[in-house]
Amino acid sequence: MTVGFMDKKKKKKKIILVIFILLILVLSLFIFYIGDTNNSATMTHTNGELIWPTYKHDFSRTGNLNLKEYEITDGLSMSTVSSNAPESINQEFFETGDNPSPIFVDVDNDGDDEVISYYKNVVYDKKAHTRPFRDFVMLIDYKENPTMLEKLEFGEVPFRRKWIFIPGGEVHTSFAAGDIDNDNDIEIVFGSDDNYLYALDGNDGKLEWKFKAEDKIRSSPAIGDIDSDGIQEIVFGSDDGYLYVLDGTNGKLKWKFKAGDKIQSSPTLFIDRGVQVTFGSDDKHIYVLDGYGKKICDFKAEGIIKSSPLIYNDNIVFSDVDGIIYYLSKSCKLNDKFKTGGNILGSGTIFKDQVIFAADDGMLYLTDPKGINELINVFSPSISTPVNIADNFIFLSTTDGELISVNDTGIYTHFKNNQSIDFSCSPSIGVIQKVLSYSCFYVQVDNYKNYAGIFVNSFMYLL
Ligand SMILES: [Ca+2]
Ligand SMILES: [Ca+2]
Ligand SMILES: [Ca+2]
Ligand SMILES: [Ca+2]
Repeated sequence: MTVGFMDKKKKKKKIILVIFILLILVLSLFIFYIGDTNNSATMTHTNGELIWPTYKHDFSRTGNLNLKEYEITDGLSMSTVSSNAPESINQEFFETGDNPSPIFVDVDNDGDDEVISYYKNVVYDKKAHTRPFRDFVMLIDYKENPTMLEKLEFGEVPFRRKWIFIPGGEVHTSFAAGDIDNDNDIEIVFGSDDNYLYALDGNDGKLEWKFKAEDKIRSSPAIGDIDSDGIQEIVFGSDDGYLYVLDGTNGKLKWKFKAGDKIQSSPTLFIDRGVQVTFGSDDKHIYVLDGYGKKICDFKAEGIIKSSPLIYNDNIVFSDVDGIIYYLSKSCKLNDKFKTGGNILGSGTIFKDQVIFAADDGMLYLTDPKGINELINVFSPSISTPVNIADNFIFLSTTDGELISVNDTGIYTHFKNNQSIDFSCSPSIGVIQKVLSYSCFYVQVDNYKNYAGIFVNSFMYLL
């Protein structure tokens, strides 16, 4: 191989790179700039609504993403930015359960979201009979030219890992982010199977504080000033049956509330004469508490409740795992209930002024307080929460290993993992390089070709 040949090759590479950059620039001009989405770093009060960037992105902890008005004239097109998964697995290391949804949050205020995700190590060293590294929580950010080392860690992808944190147990909750201690930096909070609720500094991943419950934490934390004292509280449930409320500045217990069984349902905060907290439990009840721990009401459903209640037109809307959808008043009176044809593990999402649920019978159920209005067959079971993007389409993960979008014109596949690996996370949405991006966590339980990891992909909307 001569030097001249190498030079030519380099030149060619350069030209391709320049064309690529120009293409990106031109595309960027056309891409709708989302601007001020709900992905603000701290919980804010806007129009009486509280917003904080959990994976569900809004006050009522649903998959609604309120973008500014835009229109799609070219259908939905998507370009893959990256994909990331380890190569091998040993099934014995898995515990089953919900897998965390990543979160998009701009921790360094540079206008691009970073992605915080769990990384489940499924790589098994057959000789040493050990896993070469522990599971960790990580923050990754976009980088055009990763170093060789970063490439090796992440595959051929333009992302780098900025920090990792190693919790003492598996993580099955999703992440919440916000300035919980009023120091103008963003903290990341999540629960673990080691019974701890962790609060990390978003910039460097260092532990700020941790709090120990009596059992696993599988209920994703909510952040909000629920008692109007100017301090953010962290609200979450545990398998020990308690709903915990912690002081965000130091992780000290403010109060706790005992339910009759595990609380794996993620609490929802809403405003109704002060901030109130609603959540479900394995004891089949939905609870509504005030911000000081006093029970306002409860309601007994037919099945256990794992999902997060949704507040919609003065209704508390939820499903039990048996697929019965309930509409309650805020004082826990049953307005209506109806049975779907499948099991529902995810939460409801408001879509075009209806509440939509995804079920494991391959159907989307569009409901209002009067019943089921419409069924959409997406031909793929789902056990997660659908995301409403600008009332324009529903974005959904499926147990066939696909991320799909559904709108009036049809069903589109945006991402499919190689081996039809279960998606049990709900897709999360953010903005990287002014492009709407999404991420999910996935695992497969199979002895040989298994994966556990995350990816970050981008939609492209052409105006
Ligand atoms: Ca950033
Ligand atoms: Ca802070
Ligand atoms: Ca801090
Ligand atoms: Ca408070």
